[in-house]
Amino acid sequence: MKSQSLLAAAIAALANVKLVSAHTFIWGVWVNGVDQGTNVGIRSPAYNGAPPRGYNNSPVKNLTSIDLRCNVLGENPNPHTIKVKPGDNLTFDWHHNNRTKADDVIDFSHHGPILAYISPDPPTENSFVKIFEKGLYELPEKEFAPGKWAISTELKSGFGIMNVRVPAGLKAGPYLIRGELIALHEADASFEINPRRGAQFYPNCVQIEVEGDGTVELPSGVSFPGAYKYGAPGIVHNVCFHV
Ligand SMILES: *[C@@H]1O[C@H](CO)[C@@H](O)[C@H](O)[C@H]1NC(C)=O
Ligand SMILES: *[C@@H]1O[C@H](CO)[C@@H](O)[C@H](O)[C@H]1NC(C)=O
Ligand SMILES: *[C@@H]1O[C@H](CO)[C@@H](O)[C@H](O)[C@H]1NC(C)=O
Ligand SMILES: [Cu+2]
Repeated sequence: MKSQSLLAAAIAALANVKLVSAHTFIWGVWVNGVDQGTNVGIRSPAYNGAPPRGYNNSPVKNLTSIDLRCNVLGENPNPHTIKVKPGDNLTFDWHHNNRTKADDVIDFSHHGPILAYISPDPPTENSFVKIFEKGLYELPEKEFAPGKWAISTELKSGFGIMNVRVPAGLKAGPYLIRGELIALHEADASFEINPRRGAQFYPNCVQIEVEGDGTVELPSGVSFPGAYKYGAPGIVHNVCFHV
């Protein structure tokens, strides 16, 4: 009996692992609607351990780790850099298993905002400037419901599509655009206090080369790691409203 219940617990734990592995990263980028190719110019996350226990689509939860910048081994450049012009429309294609419309993008439990930052490449102190953010856009109708969040409704139902614009007039040169999802479904507790919980970050960096004769320099921004603090509102957040 004892060993049977242990086995049941082990199976339940495995089932859990499978569930929480429904995670995500950027598989492709369109520039003004033109697909640049799968994995092209994207610093796709490395595996965080040997499979099957390691994944390349796991969240980052350690806010002081370099992984928070461009994900696991995100300092390693991709051999390709995507050429763009100021004002171009970049479309990121977030997926879980494969780059198809049948893909589930991310587990439905993952409520939270989507964001994008831009930095000169390589980044320096406070060089990441936020250029896009969408979070909770509709309050829940009933108690203990999450409402409508950009990840769980818009991004997921939109087949993983996220649009950002290269800032108008931006000075030519190499930049990184750091797309990010922040899943808050376990963020009622801080990772610092309970490492089994905490906000889940999905950063992913895209290498672009801005062309043209733009003159706009980026203002001072934030650093990754550094920008986010464990106890800060929005990093600790209970997505289930008490109305
Ligand atoms: C950006 O490109 C995407 C994909 O082609 C398109 O769906 C979207 O409408 C475009 N956005 C703008 C503001 O042009
Ligand atoms: C978080 O990352 C920092 C820097 O790499 C490391 O020193 C620390 O041990 C990590 N903390 C946890 C809980 O893994
Ligand atoms: C892609 O992944 C989804 C699950 O996310 C699966 O249902 C679908 O069959 C997969 N398609 C292909 C072509 O592998
Ligand atoms: Cu998760």
